[in-house]
Amino acid sequence: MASAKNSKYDIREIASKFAIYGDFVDAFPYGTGHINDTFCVVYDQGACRVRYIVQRVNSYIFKDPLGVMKNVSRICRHSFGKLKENKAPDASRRTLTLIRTLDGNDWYVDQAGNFWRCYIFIERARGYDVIENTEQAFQAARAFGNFQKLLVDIPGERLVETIPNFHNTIQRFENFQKSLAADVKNRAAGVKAEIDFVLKREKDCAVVIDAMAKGEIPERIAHQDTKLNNVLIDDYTLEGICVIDLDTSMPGSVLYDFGDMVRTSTSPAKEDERDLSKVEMQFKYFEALAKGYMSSAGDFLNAKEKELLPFSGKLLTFECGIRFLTDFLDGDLYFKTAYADHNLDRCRTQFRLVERIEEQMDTMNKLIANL
Ligand code: ADP
Ligand code: GN1
Ligand code: MG
Repeated sequence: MASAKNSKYDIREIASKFAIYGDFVDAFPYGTGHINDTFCVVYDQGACRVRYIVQRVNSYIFKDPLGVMKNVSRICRHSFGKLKENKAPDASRRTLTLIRTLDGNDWYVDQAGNFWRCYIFIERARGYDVIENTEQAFQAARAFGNFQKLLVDIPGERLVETIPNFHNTIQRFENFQKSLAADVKNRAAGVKAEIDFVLKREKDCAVVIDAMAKGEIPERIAHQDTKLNNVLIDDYTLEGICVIDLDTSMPGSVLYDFGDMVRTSTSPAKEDERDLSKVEMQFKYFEALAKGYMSSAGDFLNAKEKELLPFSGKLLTFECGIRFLTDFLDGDLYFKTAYADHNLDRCRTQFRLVERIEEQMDTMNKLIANL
């Protein structure tokens, strides 16, 4: 891995703004997230190596980084308080903990206006880019359900909408059409099949938005980025121990959370897999997700939310495919990419998964109805 000296930021200098004891040892880029700049920072504290996560909030994507940090800070404090109330002995592994700056703030703004934060590193746990077994699916879904439950009584004003209309699929569809019309990189001609795939499914985009507008689905605080690698799984107990990546936790529908779990926790293929024959919606993983999610969220979901759980898997996978395709047409401005067609490869896995979900929708619906 590249050392922090090679990165465009002086991570040692940034880490020194936070109240971390001991001597700086090393810093290097960390993780496989598509959005923020994440670094693992190592300190020596009395001959013990201690790691931290130092992260730059992506302000191209989050136009209101102050709003993001205020949300994150409130969520961390609320979770920690609840864990303490319940006498959890390992509260600092069950929620993100922000390390304060030397002048007592939860974030640091550098001279260029970048927002930085520093978290306790959750050790002996990891996030997975690809699901490996049904227990992980059960645990991840249970953890995200618990996270939603935890936020039901967060005190104070409504959380900031850090990305307005983040999962507004009607608007995602419109944005796709705009990018298609502009075709700034002349890429549309090469992706006719993918474009048709989107146009054929326009109707799906309105289902959740309309149900929310009619009041059939309530607004709740949801995580809204429940990709499998945004929950850390304990290496030993295999429990879904800590939900991370809180930047999009805001008011919305809990269906966005369940849907993205289906997208990221039922297929054995990587998000950018080129061999599409590997992409599959494995029913037993869906079943594990549904059971895990119901075990924590089952008591607060209404009938409409339950009914739409299988559809949400299709919708969020479709939405993510549209987002990758739109970014491909725009010239790769939003998601971090490693090579020229990266967003297109990602889009193709999503659309293949949508087809696999469509084939099994009846069986998925039956399972939920009988749970
Ligand atoms: P992004 O928004 O770019 O996905 P994340 O907040 O998910 O950023 O962080 C990127 C990766 O860093 C995560 O997938 C995870 O592997 C790791 N990570 C983040 N926070 C922690 C933490 N507190 N402890 C251990 N690992 C972490
Ligand atoms: C991004 O931040 P990360 O890598 O966990 C994105 C999600 C997408 C996901 C696709 C803020 O998630 O919405 O579903 O990539 N996050 C944001 O892998 O746009
Ligand atoms: Mg992430």
